[in-house]
Amino acid sequence: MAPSFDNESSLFDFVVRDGNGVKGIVDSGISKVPRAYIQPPSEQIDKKNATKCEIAPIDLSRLDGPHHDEVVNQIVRAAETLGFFQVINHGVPVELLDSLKRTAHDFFALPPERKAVYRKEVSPSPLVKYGTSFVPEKEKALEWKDYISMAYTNEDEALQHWPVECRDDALQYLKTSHEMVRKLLDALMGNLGVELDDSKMDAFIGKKMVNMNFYPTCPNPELTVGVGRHSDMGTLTILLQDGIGGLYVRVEKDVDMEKNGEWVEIPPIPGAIVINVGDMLQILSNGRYKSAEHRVRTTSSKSRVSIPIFLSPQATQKIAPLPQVVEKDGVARYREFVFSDYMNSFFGNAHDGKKSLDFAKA
Ligand SMILES: O=C(O)CCC(=O)C(=O)O
Repeated sequence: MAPSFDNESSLFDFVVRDGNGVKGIVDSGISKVPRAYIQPPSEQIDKKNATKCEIAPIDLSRLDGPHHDEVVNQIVRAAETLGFFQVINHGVPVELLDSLKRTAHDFFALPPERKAVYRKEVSPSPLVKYGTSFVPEKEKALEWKDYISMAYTNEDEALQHWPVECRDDALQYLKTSHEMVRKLLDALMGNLGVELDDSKMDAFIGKKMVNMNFYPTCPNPELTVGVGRHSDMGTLTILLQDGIGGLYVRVEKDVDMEKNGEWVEIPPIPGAIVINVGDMLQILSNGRYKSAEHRVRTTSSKSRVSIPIFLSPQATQKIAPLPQVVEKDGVARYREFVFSDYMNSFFGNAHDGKKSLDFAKA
């Protein structure tokens, strides 16, 4: 029998504890969203007011050749302003991108009990977590999203523990994007006067996690959010979105760009990958690169999937603004900390824009 979705504790049990997710609510045939998903008016997204980000995607194949410096400048400028950009000719096969989107749909179409085995409390492996919303225990209004999260340690463990339905595509995505990530970091670090070697790669992006997000259709998209305003915790995020749209980024007030203070939509571009700067890159660069505040709207017509790779330092890594930048700037804008403490603070709070960075303020 379908529970009463307006009773908060039976909704929580059904969606979170029993692992039915938001998809379970939708599949039960609701005609309006349960109260627990209604966002305060200040967080609701008015689709009509948003404009599209019209910046052309960056062609990474042009890095190899006479246009190298021009492309590096495009990457640097994007990281210094919006903190979001799209890339094409990135080296990740487009057929794999299509397959990943199908795989994500197929995974979330599994019966609830097949997904619920990966809930945090019961998952057979600490590497895999199936969940819903962001931190449901902390949120005043829940997010309209289910996800599966797969942490990477090595290939053998991934093959052994990641859900068999997603692991091959997710692993290929991670592997084939590695060279692109290296080129992007090379450009971004080179501009700061930092030479990127293997030990720095490990320090900046030693921890890798592939997520698959599922945003079911929503009967009242104007009242809900798929993901609330937040910046990503790590160094860089590699994001594959499908063709539905609904990813918005806030242009910071003080950057040299049009539409300051406004939300702009990152439009889906077939074959492109979205890149965004996370909090760690903002801190390492002493604030030059901007971790981008973003959010996702829901739609009533089709369910949306997105597949991010979150690249961050290892939990034990010490983080502080890079000395090369502090020397030039004459001041360190962030203090030194251990990354696990940042993670605990990030996951200990509901999404709230770029407040996560307050933890590291000098
Ligand atoms: O679905 C998207 O486009 C963005 C997802 C996101 O922001 C996240 O998973 O943190």
